[in-house]
Amino acid sequence: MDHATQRLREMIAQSGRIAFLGGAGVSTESGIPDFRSENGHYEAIRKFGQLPEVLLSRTFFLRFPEKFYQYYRSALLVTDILPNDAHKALAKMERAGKLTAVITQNIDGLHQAAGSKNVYELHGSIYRNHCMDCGCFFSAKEMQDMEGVPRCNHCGGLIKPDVVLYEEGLEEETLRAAITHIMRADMLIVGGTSLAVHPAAGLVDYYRGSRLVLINKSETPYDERANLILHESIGGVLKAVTEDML
Ligand code: CNA
Repeated sequence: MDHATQRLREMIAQSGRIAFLGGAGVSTESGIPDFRSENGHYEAIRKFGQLPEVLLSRTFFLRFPEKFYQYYRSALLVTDILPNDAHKALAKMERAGKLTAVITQNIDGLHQAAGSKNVYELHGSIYRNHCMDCGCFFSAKEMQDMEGVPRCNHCGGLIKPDVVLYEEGLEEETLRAAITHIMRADMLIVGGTSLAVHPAAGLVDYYRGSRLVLINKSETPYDERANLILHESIGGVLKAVTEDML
């Protein structure tokens, strides 16, 4: 185990209320591309002619639902994937009584699939979908089974995934709970996120302690603030530091 990983292990041993804040990089090892890495969704430009930020905006969704759904289905409505070592290690840390909350920008449900119980989905989930007119609920499977633009089978209304699109605000209750966990945390692990999307990135500012750890392959605007930085694979690092937890 290298020096930084050993240091992370010690910091975890000294902490009892750890919060984790993560993003798309947590799921790349499960096979879902992130937005900003080389192989990430900048492919969106090649295939769909627009940045993910445009394709996933509320304006685009309402004006061009067909194109929105083509992109959304190909890039994000993915259910046949499994949690990786990062998701599993975080679930282990929660079971061991070390981790109080997973706060994620991901919408893929993989933390819950790995067994994490206290998960705050800042940007919603592909597993919840509602008709914009009558409010009827639809599962991810039902969304996958519908062709073209998904329409409500009760009233014909447009169905919208409960994911926070660009131009939309975050759900207040989720945001408040996430802030509370971070403020009370004696350690904050941030990983697999470029910390470029606000307000999620700004949550780091609510942590006041001296155990701020960043695990991210590339640099982030918060690197200078961190007490420990690992520019490595998050799955590998978290697996190594939780090896002796049950
Ligand atoms: P991002 O901006 O794409 O950044 C991801 C970061 O993770 C990059 O800085 C990478 O260097 C880093 N990274 C990638 N793989 C690894 C790895 N294995 N180990 C360590 N670091 C890694 O993603 P953010 O989450 O910061 O951006 C915010 C958007 C992307 C959020 O709104 C997400 O909802 C959205 N998104 C979610 C998913 C998903 O649910 N799985 C997938 C793609 C995008």
